[in-house]
Amino acid sequence: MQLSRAPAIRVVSPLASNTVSQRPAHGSAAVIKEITEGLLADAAYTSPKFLYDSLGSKLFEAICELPEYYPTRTEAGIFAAYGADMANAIGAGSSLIDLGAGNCAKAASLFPLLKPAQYVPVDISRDFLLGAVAQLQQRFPQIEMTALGLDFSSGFALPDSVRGERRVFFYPGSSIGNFSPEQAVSFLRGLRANAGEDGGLLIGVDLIKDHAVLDAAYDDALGVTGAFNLNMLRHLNHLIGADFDVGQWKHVAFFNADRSRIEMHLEARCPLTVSWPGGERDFARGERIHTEDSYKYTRQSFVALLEKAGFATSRMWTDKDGWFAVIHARAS
Ligand code: AVJ
Repeated sequence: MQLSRAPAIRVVSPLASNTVSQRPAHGSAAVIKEITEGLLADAAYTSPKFLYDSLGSKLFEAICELPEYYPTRTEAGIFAAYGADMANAIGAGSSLIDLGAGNCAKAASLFPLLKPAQYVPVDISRDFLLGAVAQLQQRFPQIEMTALGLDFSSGFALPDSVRGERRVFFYPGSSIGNFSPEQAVSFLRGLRANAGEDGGLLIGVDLIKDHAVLDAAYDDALGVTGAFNLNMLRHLNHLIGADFDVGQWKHVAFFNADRSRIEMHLEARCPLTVSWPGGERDFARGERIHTEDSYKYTRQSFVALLEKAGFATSRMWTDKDGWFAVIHARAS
């Protein structure tokens, strides 16, 4: 047998001479630039927003059902127990602006108590919102609804269709934890500016607790959070046309007590190179990409943050273990 013989038919790709990956990039120029900058930084990082492609969103829903992931069910318990109390503090007739609304279910469950005059769900995926809002409008015909498809994480101005009076921002789920404390203050300042003098904020915050509980919530036994984190690599392959091989990476998550945050990373299992049109990077074995931070607060430290941002806190509700807090803050 002649092993070195060339095959009879050779298919030559017109791009075969190019050494970098030939996968098409599906992200916008801005997204490609943002991801490339992070991947080429000395300590590589990516924004947690890239965790959420359609599989990523499903994996996050699955995380919310895990026994180790306490935030979702703890917060739901607080809403169920104290929803009427919250409605009392906020008052009927508000314009409820739901940040990261998704399927709008959390806000909708509060409608009968909160009785808002207007509901404004905001989410990056406007198409997803429109379907959810159409259904909600049927169930609550008396509430005026207007969906906004925008990425509010880097600041935003509300269109004229949003009423100016009694604006109440709804930001549940402890998503504020994805911002550093400094970023959170400037984000909250933006909400305060948009809320006007008679507005407010209803926000969910995850609290510091036993480190083993925190670690397990982000590194569960089934490996769902690992799948969620690793799935970002598939999403990046799609967005920038990279050639990440998921099997070469592993999920790492832990509570960093000095910085009061959960950190998620993806760690290279072996020396490897990642290429995409326009760039490439070598990773040593053990080198990481920092994919998410999830800051944890004490009640006091979060109230201080709200005050720095110009809010006056009015009420706080927590579960019996003090694991999670829902806070109503007034603009003044
Ligand atoms: C959606 C940002 C609130 O930080 O707990 C869950 C995301 N990451 N497991 C969180 C997440 C890993 C989640 N937030």
